[in-house]
Amino acid sequence: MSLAATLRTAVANASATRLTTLCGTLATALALGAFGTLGVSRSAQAAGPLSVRVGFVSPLSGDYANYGRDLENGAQLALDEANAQNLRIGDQPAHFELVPIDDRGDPRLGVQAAATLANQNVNAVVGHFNSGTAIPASRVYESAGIPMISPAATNPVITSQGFANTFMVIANDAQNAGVAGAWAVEVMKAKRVAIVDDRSAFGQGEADVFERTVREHGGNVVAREFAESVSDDFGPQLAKIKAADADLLYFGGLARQGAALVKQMKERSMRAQFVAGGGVANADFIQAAGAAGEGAMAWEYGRPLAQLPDGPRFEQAYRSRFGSNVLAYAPFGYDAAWAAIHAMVNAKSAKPDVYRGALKMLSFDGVTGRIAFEPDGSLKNGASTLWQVKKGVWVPVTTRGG
Ligand code: ABU
Repeated sequence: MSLAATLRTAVANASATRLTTLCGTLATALALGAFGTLGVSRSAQAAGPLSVRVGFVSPLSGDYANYGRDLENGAQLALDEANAQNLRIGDQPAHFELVPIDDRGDPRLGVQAAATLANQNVNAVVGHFNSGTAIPASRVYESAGIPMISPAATNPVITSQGFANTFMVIANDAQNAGVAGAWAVEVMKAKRVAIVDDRSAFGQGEADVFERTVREHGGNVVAREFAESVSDDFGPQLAKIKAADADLLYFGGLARQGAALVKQMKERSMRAQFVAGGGVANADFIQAAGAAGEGAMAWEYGRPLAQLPDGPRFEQAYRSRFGSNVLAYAPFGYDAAWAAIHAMVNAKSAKPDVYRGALKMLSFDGVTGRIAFEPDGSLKNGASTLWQVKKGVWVPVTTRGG
């Protein structure tokens, strides 16, 4: 399918607001013939120092901006280090530049950002944060032939579309929510399980996997509820879950809503153990939940940074460079950017059609662990860690996989 046709399909599949603006932007780009010039511009990079442009797309404003800024910092740190090492790609010194775009976590803006980056002939893309944005955007990168490396969007659909240009350096939600479901039944011995999700591709997707796994292990799901991600009111859902006498509540969604949920559970004196999927075990949850967050549990992708050989160095380098602590997925943003850099160096080329093969064959020790890909682009041997809030701090309980 041509890029123009892919964009039309992606736009059609993205839900409604701002559609008019997006179509106008894409129509202008297509009228200028921008998408027909990809091969020419890339091959024109032959002489002199090689400028390598790595697109970065995530929410940099709005509700999810903290996650996006954290990821952006991780990717920027990788490029800073690569530039400091004076790396060469083939016989040329290389200079790496991050090209950030804010998609606000909105699928339509995500598709628009992907089209913009394709139009700019970036050499690779690190992104997106939201699965609901990464899925339609991945179709644009596929048609443009530009590798997209997801550092945080974890719905397994992203890498199951048969695309040659889609990669993920983080465990997916089949792994993370699957481990959570088995653990809930086999180790926590939950007898009456309730599930709430935020209706996003991410939250609903992990809730579906969790529910299926609980049932496969003989568990009893007594309630399945949802609240759209814009809502922080869980009153109606919690009334049903309390009436069902749940002893464990699994939440598929992000930190702000997770914190609202545990507060409202506490207000209702509910006995259910709160267990979240990815996106919750971070400082934003602790701050928003306050005392109600004590005892909360969450399954996060990967291993604790403190237990990884390069983790403490990364945390210190991040603090020195940005003046704040790692929030969530910065280490994966860093590894995603390094995956692109290593592949280009190994292939002696920054041209996607040349270095894509090296990316598929890559195997290196990133800050999050070994980075190597399955044939579909998903991470080989992804790990998941269960965390619990103890005395106001997330503490690792156990790690599975990896
Ligand atoms: N995986 C964490 C949250 C982001 C997302 O996949 O939508």
